[in-house]
Amino acid sequence: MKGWSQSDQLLARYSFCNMAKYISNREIVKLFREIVAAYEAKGENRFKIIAYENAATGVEHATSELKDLWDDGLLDTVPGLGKTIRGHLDELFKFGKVRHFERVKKALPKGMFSLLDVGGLGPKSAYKLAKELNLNNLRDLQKAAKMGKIRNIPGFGPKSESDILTAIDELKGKSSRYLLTEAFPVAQRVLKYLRGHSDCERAEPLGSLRRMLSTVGDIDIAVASKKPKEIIAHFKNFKEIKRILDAGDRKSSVLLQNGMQVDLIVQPTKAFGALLVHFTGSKAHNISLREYAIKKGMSVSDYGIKVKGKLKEFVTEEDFYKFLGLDYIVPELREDSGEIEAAYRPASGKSNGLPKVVNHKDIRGDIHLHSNYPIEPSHDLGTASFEQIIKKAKELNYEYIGFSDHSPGYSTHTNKQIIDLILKRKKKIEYLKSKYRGFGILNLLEIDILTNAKLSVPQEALKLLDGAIAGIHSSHRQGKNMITKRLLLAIDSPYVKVISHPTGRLLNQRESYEADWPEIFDACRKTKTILEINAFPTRLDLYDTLVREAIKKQVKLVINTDAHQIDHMDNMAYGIAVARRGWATSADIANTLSWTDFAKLFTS
Ligand code: DGT
Ligand code: CA
Ligand code: CA
Repeated sequence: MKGWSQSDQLLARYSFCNMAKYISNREIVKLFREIVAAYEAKGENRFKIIAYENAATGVEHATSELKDLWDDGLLDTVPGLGKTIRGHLDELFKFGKVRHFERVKKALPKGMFSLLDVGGLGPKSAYKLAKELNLNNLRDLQKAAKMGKIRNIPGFGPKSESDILTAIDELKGKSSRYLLTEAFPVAQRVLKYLRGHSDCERAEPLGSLRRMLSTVGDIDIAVASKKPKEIIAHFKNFKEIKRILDAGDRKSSVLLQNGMQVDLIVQPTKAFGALLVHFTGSKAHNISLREYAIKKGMSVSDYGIKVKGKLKEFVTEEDFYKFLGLDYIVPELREDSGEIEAAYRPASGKSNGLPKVVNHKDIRGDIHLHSNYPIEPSHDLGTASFEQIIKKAKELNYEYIGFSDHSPGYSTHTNKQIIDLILKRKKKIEYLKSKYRGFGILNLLEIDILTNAKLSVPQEALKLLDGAIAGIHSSHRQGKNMITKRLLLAIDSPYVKVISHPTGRLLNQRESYEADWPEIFDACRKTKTILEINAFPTRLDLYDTLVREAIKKQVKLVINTDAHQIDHMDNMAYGIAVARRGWATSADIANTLSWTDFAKLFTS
């Protein structure tokens, strides 16, 4: 490592090995945000600041741990990380620290960085307070505010002092990012409320929510109206608001009682297209779009596209992209991962080809469904009966379903008991198959891939099924080799047709385990094993970037809800969003097939 003396290197490596500290994405984001703050406090070059802001956003949205990607030499697949920053990460993973970062931070009061989480407190204010009042942490800040010391610092007053106290209280009860499924219904309520105003011509979600990211930082909303002030005034009366953070002529930010932030922006319909593009993002997409436009002599903004100093406005996003010579890019693809190149339409009129991503209406069935059938399972039983599930599936216009209860408890049953239970369940399902002719029913089970890579059900029992869905439900922290081995052995079984929730992650709780994905994809293709996109709110895996890799390797996918109760079956849309974000077309998704063709996958 350049700039390190040999003894430094040895020492760092030694202490790093000894500590064996795993540096998580969360820590990296924090580190980058500290560098942004340090640069801002010092009044550094704007471009440097933007580079670290983009890097922090990129890591925040990454679906794998960067350390794992780094181990596999895949760091350059994370959007937003430039070469210099990747070099710093290299140093961080090798030595546990980055000399450049230490230098940047050293010149500033140490305490300022812990103050940055306080809403409304920017780097310059944090710097000033930490320095003037000699603050080391949040508790010092709270104490200083309570003692009335902050109002005496130039630039602060009694109002900012009480705002700081409120913000510290809010910080204590706040989670960092929300599940898409938590934010989505809240956004729907805000949209409905805004659409109820007579001056609202259109109201749409923006940002990560519109791009259907699995987790979102806040809720962003756009309104098209000729009367922005009236819309802002109306917005401020939304009954779920706890506090108004900011309200201008065309923008407002509020905090809801549930802790979520909502940002609203208003613009006249005639320029609504540009607004939607700009604030849907992602930031990385916007940056690339801007660079692309500059090459064509155009400049894009949230108001429109300027050519030779003249502003052209757009009602729709379609027209905005068209003016740039691009095909329409659906929000889910706007992550700066090749979508602009793919949308480019050369003079010949033929596009390089954005995929025609899968739609909700293409889905014809759901085969990961847990019923309340008393199979004495290893994990949780569902709450609905077979018949209730069939009824709901018909309401959803499905042509087929699969019953995939967990297998009988492995440690609590003998093989004979397991076989008997599965036999009994089979009889019941056979009866339903004959009762509901014309509607496809599969007799499946979700079986465990045990810690020792064996399956939780003996072969004699597997033979009684139409197929098995296998998943890892224990020992997620085994090393990469063992996890890969477990998955490969399951994939190799002729009875295993689907691998459920393939990465094992639980959003906001547990990151994905490490596995050799290229090898797993190869094995799936060879054995025709299908990988699941699990639509359950905390799972949403196989996740988008891996979906894209899997498709490149011609692996087939199935989108399932993993429902344990009837209303979970409505979560399909979230799984479809993951597929779309992974550039999947209906040809990549098995459950877009007709029942006749789908059933063949389980009889071959
Ligand atoms: P989040 O909220 O962390 O889940 O992610 P986003 O993508 O919703 O980010 P947010 O809420 O900060 O901003 C919404 C969109 O607005 C973002 O995707 C792109 C656009 N935007 C915001 N700030 C900037 C900026 O400084 N530069 C550019 N080019 N676009 C921005
Ligand atoms: Ca947002
Ligand atoms: Ca926002």
